[in-house]
Amino acid sequence: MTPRERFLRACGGKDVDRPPVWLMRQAGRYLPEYRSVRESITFEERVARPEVAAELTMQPLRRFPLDAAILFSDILTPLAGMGRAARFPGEGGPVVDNPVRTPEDVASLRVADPEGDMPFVLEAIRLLRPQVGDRALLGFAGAPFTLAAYLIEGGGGSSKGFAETKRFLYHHPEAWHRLMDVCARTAAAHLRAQIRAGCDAVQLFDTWAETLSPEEYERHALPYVRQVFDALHGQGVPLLYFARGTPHLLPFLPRTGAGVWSVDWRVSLARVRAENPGVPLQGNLDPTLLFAPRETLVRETRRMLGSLGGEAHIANLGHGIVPGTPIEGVQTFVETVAGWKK
Ligand code: 1CP
Repeated sequence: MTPRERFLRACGGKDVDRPPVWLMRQAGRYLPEYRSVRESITFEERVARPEVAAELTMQPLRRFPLDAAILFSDILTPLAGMGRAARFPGEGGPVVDNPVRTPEDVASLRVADPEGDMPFVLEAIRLLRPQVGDRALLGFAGAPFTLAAYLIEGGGGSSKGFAETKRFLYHHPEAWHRLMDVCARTAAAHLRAQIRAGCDAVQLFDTWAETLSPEEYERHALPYVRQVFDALHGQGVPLLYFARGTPHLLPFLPRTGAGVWSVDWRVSLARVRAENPGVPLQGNLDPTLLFAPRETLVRETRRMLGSLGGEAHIANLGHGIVPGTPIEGVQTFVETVAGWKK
């Protein structure tokens, strides 16, 4: 069984020798070879130069026996095509200089065109296809609510409780709907183009959905997640959905239209499985366990694997790798999964 077959079979709930493994944010700041590229090339260029994006995608695959690669890019890459480019100043997270604050601002947004606005993403995927070989290649996009939160807040929204985003949706329900529709159509077009360029699966990241109550999520975010996945169901690839910090939103997952649920570490995989038999699950080791002593990390990784018995499970973290994570921790985690027997 090749790594790609293992990944695709697990996403389809089929029998595998052991769960496939990859890590959210597996390319990046914890790798010295990434940091050396970072010294000479800005983040925007790392994304916009296909040969650099492909190289950064490959870096973790050279070190660890991973079953899948995730394209090096960012959920905010499509914002430029929508009319609001994001900047990545380094520390402190991305910034949108001219945030969306009025219904008129929403009217000025466009649906990003993958071929016209971000051809470099598709070119990076074409370069990567032969390089990943028999491993799976994942594409991704930001979910509509998370994209909208960046567009409205302009940066640093989490520290302010997403007050601007909430203010907008309470005051302008009509414009909110139009904003979410533009975000959903952008994400769907972006994911469809990534699949056409050669991705084996796609993941929708809904990082900031955690700020919504169940009622708000159901009314103001869920329909647009569904819109994205409905637009992709004919594509014949696994559709993964990850919403960090959302134990309170688990009851809505069946209605997202996602085929694989990527689960946060604060939730019991066994419980989600018991309540939703047969749904393939991804996750969910606490990312900070990669800082733990080796014996603790091995024990907790095996406990996580054992909780699903290797059935319909893609081993991963419960969120992205934290900057400063020791490489040995990543190595131990990936090797523990790779050596695990059902
Ligand atoms: O070198 C640097 O300092 C740049 C850091 C960095 C990297 C490596 C940013 C800025 N983006 C990325 C790449 C990236 N972003 C990838 C591909 C690499 C990989 O996964 O291996 C992916 C999938 C993302 C997705 C992403 N970007 C998310 C969703 C996932 C998540 O972590 O919840 C979000 C919210 C972003 C926005 C973003 N981009 C960068 C930063 C520092 C942030 C903010 C994150 C935050 O506010 O917590």
